[in-house]
Amino acid sequence: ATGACVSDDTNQASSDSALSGSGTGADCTIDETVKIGAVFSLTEAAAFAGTYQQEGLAMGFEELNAAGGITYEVIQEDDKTSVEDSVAAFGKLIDRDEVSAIVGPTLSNMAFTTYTDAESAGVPALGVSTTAEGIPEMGDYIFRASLPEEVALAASIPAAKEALGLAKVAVLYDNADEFTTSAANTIKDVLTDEGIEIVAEETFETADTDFAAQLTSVLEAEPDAVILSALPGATVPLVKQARNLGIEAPIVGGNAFNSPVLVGALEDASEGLIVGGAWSAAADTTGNAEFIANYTEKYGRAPDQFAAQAYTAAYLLDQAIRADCDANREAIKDNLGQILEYDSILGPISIDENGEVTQEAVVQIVHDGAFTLL
Ligand code: 1QQ
Repeated sequence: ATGACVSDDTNQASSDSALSGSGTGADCTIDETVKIGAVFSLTEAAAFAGTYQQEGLAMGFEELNAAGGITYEVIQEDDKTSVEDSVAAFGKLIDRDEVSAIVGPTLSNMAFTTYTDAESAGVPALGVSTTAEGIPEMGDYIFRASLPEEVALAASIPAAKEALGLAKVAVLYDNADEFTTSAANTIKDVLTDEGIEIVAEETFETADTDFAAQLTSVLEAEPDAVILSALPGATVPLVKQARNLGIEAPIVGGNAFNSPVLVGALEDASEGLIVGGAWSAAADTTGNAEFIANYTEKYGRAPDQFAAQAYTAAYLLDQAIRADCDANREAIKDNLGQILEYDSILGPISIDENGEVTQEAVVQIVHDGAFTLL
């Protein structure tokens, strides 16, 4: 059936004039302010990441504004960790604010819905923490500068195997969230590749608080490690309950665990946590030490991975805009997919025409409440 097909190309950012400037690269000058939308989870369950993302992105664009030639305005929205609010935020940024591009959302769970709207409106969307399988494949306007969880786990599980001599593990995952479910599939694939046996497999849901039944099965299976795919909200009670029940096996996780908020909330139970992720404070990447110092001074707390990825996104968007000195949606879409080996605080990073990022994973272990490279 063909319904009413409304083509909305009245938006300023998609027309071809107002936001193109003169020059290219460092010489690019665009007269009109370039509006960038940002949708992060600033409140509720994913605020552990969203608040850092807001700060990192803002700092990146402030630095770029100071550098001159282009003036950016970030229009920040809070999706309150809800799919419904995320859809509303994307709608507002696309239709009312007429932004050139959108950074976010925080969770893959929202991206699977909101990115269909960005794609059909022709608005480039750049994820900075959307790590589930299948995100860039959602369309031509969908990009990510967020290390896929597949890549993180393909690094963290073999590193844990080597460090701990794993032969048999338990897999626990949240089967109500798109990211954690997608990661669980990857975990099982990586375990098969590594010849590690799964002796227990248990599921729970995002808002669960009592894991006694699942953890009793894990205890009985006597695994060498627990591979856990969960958001911090469930991770904190789950890991504490595991330790209280007498499960001493090390715990291995992915992207959601690369968070000082999680480590702080776990207190002593964070010891030995093994985490695969996109960034480490200890990494000697270009500009990292300066980024950490400036961020800490500006916000009164050290940055985390989510801040680092959002900060990097500001520079990637700026690169894409400066390539043709054009901040219209079409130009950003074309140029974001051609970012080659940008030397970032995350290390060398590139984005291909399919919207997928290439970068190295870092594997860390928590000792005395702090991340150290494994
Ligand atoms: C995703 C994630 C989350 C853990 C980001 C906070 O990686 O939803 O894809």
